[in-house]
Amino acid sequence: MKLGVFDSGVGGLTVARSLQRSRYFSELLYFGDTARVPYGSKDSNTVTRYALEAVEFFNGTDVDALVVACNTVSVVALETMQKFSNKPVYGVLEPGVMALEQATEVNHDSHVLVIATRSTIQSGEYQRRIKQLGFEHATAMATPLFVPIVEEELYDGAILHATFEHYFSALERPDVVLLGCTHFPLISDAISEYFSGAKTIHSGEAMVQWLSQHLDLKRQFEQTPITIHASENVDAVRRVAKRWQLSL
Ligand code: DGN
Repeated sequence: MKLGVFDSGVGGLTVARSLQRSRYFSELLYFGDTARVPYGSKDSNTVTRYALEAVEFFNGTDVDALVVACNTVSVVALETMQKFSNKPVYGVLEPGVMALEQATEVNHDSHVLVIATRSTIQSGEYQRRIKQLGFEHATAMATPLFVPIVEEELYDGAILHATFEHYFSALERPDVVLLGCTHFPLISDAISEYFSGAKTIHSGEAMVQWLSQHLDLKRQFEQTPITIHASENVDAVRRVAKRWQLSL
């Protein structure tokens, strides 16, 4: 199975990396809309318009299905994309919430913290689904500063820790943190450490788990080559992919 992966920029490479390492897929085709990132602060009509342009791009390719790595797009535009795409389109929300439900260390009394961009949190979609599953104790927080911090590769150190304090100092310790933004897996160890070993849920791994449970997939590929496209500066995206240890 050849998968397309769409993101607003480089962040979705964290999802592509999980897909690549899973050995379930023959090939990946990545498209990052680097010319117009970030989507997290744009209104839903604009994000939907951009997402439909990505659908048009992938409709003209031979991918068998499309993964929307970006949480903001998954929240705002998934249904519209599914309507206009000529292949199945999967967003990261459902897999993330399913991974939360299936995590062995988590139960319905656990304190769940969801962190994401402002538009993802404002949509209330994660909160609605988590509540529907029966979790009573959930906190949702927009933490947009983590996006540029990750892009600057500050995965640890004073700036990251000052930002943790800025967002989290008044918060009761969560048992599990749902990382509702493509960039956050790169600081998941630091987040877990800040919260004394809280479990973190990563969209990329959740997507692999979800796809393997919903489609008849076998771990059969020695390698999963990835082709990278971007609306601007594709070389910069390739450099990030190398630094984030995708195999190019
Ligand atoms: N990819 C976006 C997300 O997962 O919500 C984060 C980057 C952005 O567009 N702000």
